[in-house]
Amino acid sequence: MKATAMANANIALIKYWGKRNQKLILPCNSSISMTCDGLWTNTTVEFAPKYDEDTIAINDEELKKDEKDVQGHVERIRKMAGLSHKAKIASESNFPVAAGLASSASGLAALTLAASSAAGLKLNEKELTILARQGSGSASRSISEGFVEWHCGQMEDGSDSFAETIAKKNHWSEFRMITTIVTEKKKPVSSRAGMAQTVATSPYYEGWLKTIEYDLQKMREGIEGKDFDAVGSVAEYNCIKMHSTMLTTQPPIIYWIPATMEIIHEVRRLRGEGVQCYFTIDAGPNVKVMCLEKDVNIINERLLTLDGVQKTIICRPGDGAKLSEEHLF
Ligand code: 2P0
Repeated sequence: MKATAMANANIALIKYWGKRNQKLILPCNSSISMTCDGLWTNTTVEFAPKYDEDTIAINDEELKKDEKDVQGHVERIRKMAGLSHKAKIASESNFPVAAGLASSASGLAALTLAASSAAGLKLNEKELTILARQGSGSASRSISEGFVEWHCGQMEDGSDSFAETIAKKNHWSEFRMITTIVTEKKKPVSSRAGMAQTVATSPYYEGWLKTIEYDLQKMREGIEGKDFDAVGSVAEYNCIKMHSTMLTTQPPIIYWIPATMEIIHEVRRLRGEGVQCYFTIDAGPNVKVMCLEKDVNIINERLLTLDGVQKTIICRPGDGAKLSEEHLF
């Protein structure tokens, strides 16, 4: 009853921000992302009678109390499988946790696949996305390959709120996401708390929701037609709109630091010079820069000259979650 899974992080092009049901993690709006090949989490889960309690170690550190309730997710899977054994869980990632780099997406997606396999559940991809969603919303998108849409759904029970690939990774293998790391510090407000506060207090939240359908449609068309400027500009504006709802909560949530602004301006300067690139930012200070393979070196070099940029990770469209034979223990 042991299994190991790898899942990549994903970066949203059309963002998920706000829930209609907190318990089942049902979003107010659909979102579209790219699963990123360079940002991975590996997780091994073993259920066995020899364990007296669940233990969870992330990058060799014992997890105590966790905002995402990883323990609750393991319990959910154990119940589904009708198991009583406790679990040992070990997980490792190649990028900073909780700095707005979608670590919970890859983490909960890898945990979902590893734990459900270890527990003997045979779930198809759609069922896995629904299960991962209940651990962390964005994790639903990390189950699937390439460009992925997570449907917000209408049903109260969440059965139509699942993710699926809308374009496979090879459809647009020239697409690149340069992740800049400006700080590895944990963010001041978790995305879970931040989005709840936004729905409750931002006067602009309704305005955000009104523009989503248009953005989704433009994004689907842009990806299908591989229209980089359409995809980049819609994604960038969508990100700015999401951050506008965060800035106008009470109290305001400001994830950006000076290095964030430095990168935003550099991207706009590069565009002024005729280089195709756009930015997107999640619930944290790190900026992701979208570009095509042909421009990745020039953009990456320029980003690395900025004072606030510590390092960059270049990602292309990646695989969905996969089982592996290389157990961590
Ligand atoms: C996204 N983010 O679409 C958006 C953009 C952050 C900004 O999904 O409460 O960690 O576990 O469902 O998935 C981060 O939120 O939140 C997120 P929960 P999650 O990628």
